[in-house]
Amino acid sequence: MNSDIINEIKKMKEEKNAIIVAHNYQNSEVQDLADVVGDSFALSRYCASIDAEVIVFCGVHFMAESAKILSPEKTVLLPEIDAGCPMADMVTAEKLREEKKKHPKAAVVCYINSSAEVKAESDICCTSANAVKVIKSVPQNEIIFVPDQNLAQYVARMVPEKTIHLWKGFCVTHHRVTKAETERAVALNKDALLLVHPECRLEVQDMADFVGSTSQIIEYVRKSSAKKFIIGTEMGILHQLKKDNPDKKLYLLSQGMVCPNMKKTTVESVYNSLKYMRYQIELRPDIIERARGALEAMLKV
Ligand code: CIZ
Ligand code: SF4
Repeated sequence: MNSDIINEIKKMKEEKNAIIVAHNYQNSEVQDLADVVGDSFALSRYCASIDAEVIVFCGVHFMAESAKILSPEKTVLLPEIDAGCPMADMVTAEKLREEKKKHPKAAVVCYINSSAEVKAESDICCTSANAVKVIKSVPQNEIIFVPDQNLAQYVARMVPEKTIHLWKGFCVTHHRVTKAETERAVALNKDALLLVHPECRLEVQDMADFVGSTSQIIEYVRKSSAKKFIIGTEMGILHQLKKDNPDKKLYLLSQGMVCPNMKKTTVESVYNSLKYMRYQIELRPDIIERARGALEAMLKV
């Protein structure tokens, strides 16, 4: 029974002084189980601020790593060992070092969707919510931006005075949405506003009324007086949007906007995670220190 499992989870949380955090893209039941739901960076900051010994991070690998980087003294658990982010895996520290040799004067900006090793090779980190501000803040006019080409193009357009060497990474879930599909969705719901994530293709962003991160889309819908929205990001976000806006109509831009890695975590995996204290995120101290530098540089912006 689900309610038995949930009661067991609550009990173990108290016994182990644990908290559960869930990303906006997680399954609804997992979001409902969590102490906080949010984007990767807000969750990592929350984990660092709270007095807990154990963090169960319901999300993908790089997110749990970010939490560990900011809270190295805590035990950080990722309930599903193979919940990864294909986009984050599109750049490695080694490949990035080669790129740095090609552009020795460039600053390295990495999207938070990257491994701890890649963060350790970067000058500063950014999220989809603050990428423009971060790029504007770096003194160099030349920038290597990894790994998302769509977010890079979005930023390049907003900060035309800088040269951005983009990396060819992409999010499978967002990049697969085409212009034609978007045109069809807009034609079907003419009076709805189109809100998309900057991981979408540039031609999809061009059709949108608003481009923003998950937290920015949530805030936009909450504040808007409009009644209908087409949501162009991973479907898990609909759970929070529906809770916040019971009177508004929400349509998913494409039925394909599902991140299979985000959907791996279930109530059962959270239960097993706490019961068996698995899967613990372990990082080398030197990687933690250098990656933390990139995250802290972002905090100062
Ligand atoms: O940083 C995050 O949490 C991601 C992956 C998406 C977003 O826009 O919040
Ligand atoms: Fe990675 Fe895309 Fe899934 Fe986010 S939605 S975790 S970027 S694959």
